[in-house]
Amino acid sequence: MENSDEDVDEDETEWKNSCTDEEVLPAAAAGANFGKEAGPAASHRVILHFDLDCFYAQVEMIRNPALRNMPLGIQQKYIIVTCNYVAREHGVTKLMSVTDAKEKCPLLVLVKGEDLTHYREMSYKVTDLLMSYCPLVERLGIDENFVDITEMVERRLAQTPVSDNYSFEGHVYNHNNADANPNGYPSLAIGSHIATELRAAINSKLGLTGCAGIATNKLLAKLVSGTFKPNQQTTLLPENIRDIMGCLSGLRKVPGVGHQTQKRLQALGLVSVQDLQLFPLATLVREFGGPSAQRLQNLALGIDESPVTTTGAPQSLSDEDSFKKISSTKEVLQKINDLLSSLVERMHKDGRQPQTLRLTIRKFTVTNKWSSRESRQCPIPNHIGQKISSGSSDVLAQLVTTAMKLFHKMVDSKAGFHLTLINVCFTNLQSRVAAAGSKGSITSFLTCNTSSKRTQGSSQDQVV
Ligand code: DCP
Ligand code: MG
Ligand code: MG
Repeated sequence: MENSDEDVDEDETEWKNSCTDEEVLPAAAAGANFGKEAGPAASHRVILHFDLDCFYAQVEMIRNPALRNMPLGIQQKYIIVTCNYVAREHGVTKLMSVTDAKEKCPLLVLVKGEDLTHYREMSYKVTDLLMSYCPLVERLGIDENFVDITEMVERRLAQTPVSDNYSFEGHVYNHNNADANPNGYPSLAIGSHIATELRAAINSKLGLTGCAGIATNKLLAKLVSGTFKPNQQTTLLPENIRDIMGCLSGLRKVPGVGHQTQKRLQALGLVSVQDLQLFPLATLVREFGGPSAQRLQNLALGIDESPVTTTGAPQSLSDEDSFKKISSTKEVLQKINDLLSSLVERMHKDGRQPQTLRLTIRKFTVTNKWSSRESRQCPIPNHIGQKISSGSSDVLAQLVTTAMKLFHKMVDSKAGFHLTLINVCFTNLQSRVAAAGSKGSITSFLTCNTSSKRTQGSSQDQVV
């Protein structure tokens, strides 16, 4: 909900978790690379997708085990961003208002979930743990990871004596486990065992449960992983790809098809996944251009040869807050100060040096309640950057002053304004050694020599 750290491609907003750092972003911003760049032997891959159960609630239950058997909701402002499965049994759902949730479940225990520190920390522990088993791990959102285990599976297959005794662990989509013939799909069968092992490791080492999907590509692994929840896993066999795609209730449910794309497809008369599967490619090419048209049609068919891209260190760190209304400069100053002070601390822990400061706002307008975001950014001179990464306390005031200058470039405060979101972001993160060699200009920092970019309904703010 708030404190969104994730720059996400417009097409990925559905996947956007409120709290992910931008290391998630290179993947997500590229539509998690869905449908892009075929790798060799892409169709023979075994891809796992993990999604943790009621993630924030689990972290809170680990921090306070007394909460485990109680219905628990995690509250950000007046919304329950998630709730544990005890609460779900009482009819509480994700993103329900606190009022409705309390009505459904008067005994609901609420824990504030606005400080994301513990969630982030746990999120990285999960990714690190998965990487210790298999290096090809890509983060997606705060509680999800893809793992390409193709090589691991091949090694196991090579070590297994020729056999027709494979089995599936967990569920097999649209099959009773016993009916599915694992001998036709030894790689997926072995993949299902590896998924079980990794889920067990996450559980024994970190105390977390989650779901996994096992399939031949990222799109399908993501789609199948939530079939049985919580704490279960499902394998998708190639013979059932058509079924799973056909079950999606609309184009927006296809990972990689976001709001804007859906609108453009709708303008062409396309509503269902099947509509897109059957639509003449030539017409689609006219609207989207060749590669995108093909990619979209492929996604509708469950074809996705995009590689699992190892998620490196984040390209930027940001923090944001959304609210009903901020309309005075004093409130803006306070909010920017709060956001920057926690961001500076995180930057210090990260150890790298930011080269750019960016401020993003969302203005409320009557005609378009969720108007587009607007950003301004300016370079951070070397000595200020050094102070940030070394944790020097006197740097905050300078940053706040600069951020306020960025704010005044976007808002004429005398004319009156109404903001619904503020985001502060450090980008162009460099190791201190690299940063020492670069020339940040003090003049442009102080004068706020800025650049800007508007994004429509999305938090994607690339450095321009
Ligand atoms: N989140 C959020 N705001 C949203 C969506 C998600 O703050 N609009 C946070 C809270 C979730 C976490 O991200 O705990 C992960 O999102 P999921 O959609 O995976 O939801 P959960 O993990 O909570 O539940 P599930 O068991 O259904 O996966
Ligand atoms: Mg989850
Ligand atoms: Mg998730």
